[in-house]
Amino acid sequence: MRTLFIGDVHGCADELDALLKECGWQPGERVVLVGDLVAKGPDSVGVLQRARELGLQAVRGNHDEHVLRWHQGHQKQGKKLKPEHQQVLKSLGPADWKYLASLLLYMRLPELNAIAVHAGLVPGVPLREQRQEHLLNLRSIAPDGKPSKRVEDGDPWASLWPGPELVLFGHDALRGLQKHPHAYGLDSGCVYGGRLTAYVLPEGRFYSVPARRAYMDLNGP
Ligand SMILES: [Mn+2]
Repeated sequence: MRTLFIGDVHGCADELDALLKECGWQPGERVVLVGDLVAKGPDSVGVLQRARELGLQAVRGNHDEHVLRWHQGHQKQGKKLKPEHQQVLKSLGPADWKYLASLLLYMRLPELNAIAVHAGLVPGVPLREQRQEHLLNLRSIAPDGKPSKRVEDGDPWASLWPGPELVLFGHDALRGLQKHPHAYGLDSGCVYGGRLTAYVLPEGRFYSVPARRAYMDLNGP
């Protein structure tokens, strides 16, 4: 049976449908979304509806976490919610929140020698000791070894990941599709008008579909 790992969907429900079709996905085949299912795109509710109805698995992304914290009332005092998150907050129903709250920060798939995580893992730190802020936000390792969420601070963490597990991750649309020896970055910027990408095991093949349009500007407003 195949497992499909899919990059940041960000509410792009039409593209998710198209990608499952492009992969020749059959009900019963495992799908693991690598986080950021919601926000920025046009149809977060549709993505969560598909995830529940089709039995898709997922790990938690920073945007998923962010809207969950607001929904649960744990937001930081004085912080203002961005429109793209406000929109998610007012449109999700109880079953959607339950699904989001059930998502883990990472998934180990020993039978595939693979790990799914939204942002990244700090090389050299055991999986169980990885910090939540890194699992959800990591992008780079600075020259002094310090983990950072910024692209410009150093090398992609995935280029330093030694394996042996293959890590499938998202969260880095700026760098786009990344193929390192033991880590593949699947965020090819669908919501910014790029592509939605899947990596499929055990066949070891990438599939992707184009975004219908750019729903947001990658460089921000
Ligand atoms: Mn993210």
